[in-house]
Amino acid sequence: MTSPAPAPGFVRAYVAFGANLGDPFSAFTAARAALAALPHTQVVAHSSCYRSAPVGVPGEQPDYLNAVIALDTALAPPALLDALLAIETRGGRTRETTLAPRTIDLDLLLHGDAILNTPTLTLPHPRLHLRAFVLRPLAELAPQLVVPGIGAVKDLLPGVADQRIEQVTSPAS
Ligand code: PH2
Ligand code: MG
Ligand code: MG
Repeated sequence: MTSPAPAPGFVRAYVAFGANLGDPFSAFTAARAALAALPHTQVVAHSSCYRSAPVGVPGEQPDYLNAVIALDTALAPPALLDALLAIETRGGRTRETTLAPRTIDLDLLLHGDAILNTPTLTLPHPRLHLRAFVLRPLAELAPQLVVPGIGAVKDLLPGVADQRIEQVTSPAS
């Protein structure tokens, strides 16, 4: 990614967007605006959008729209996680059953080089290196980025090459 390094006191965080219910494109636009409005946070880049086959869900589901958003933030991981959950709730996210189709999902992938294992948050996201719908958009923004303990994003792509995913918007649209 070409964005300059974060200012002192800020870290670069990456958030995965996913949706397969309602109007996912509008949800993505609204999510970017909501992230940009967070205190001590700037949106520095976002990937293009991808249509992807559902991974690891029970039964049939519509394809997902996926993308990744890069933030520079002074919020600590728990505060950023709370903010993501609040944006999901405002976006009509319900949680009756796990892995159900959703209007919006915002997952914190990385928060600088933080490594964290708490009951509510694991960083890096524990499955990010296994999912084309995360790696493809992330590689657009930061191919050289090293996922702590795992490796460079661009080197992880071949391992998910069998997952169906298609770019559906042009970069930065
Ligand atoms: N999210 C999931 C489960 N499976 N599959 C795709 N393609 N995209 C997602 O965003 C996604 C998924 C759980 O959050
Ligand atoms: Mg998710
Ligand atoms: Mg989630």
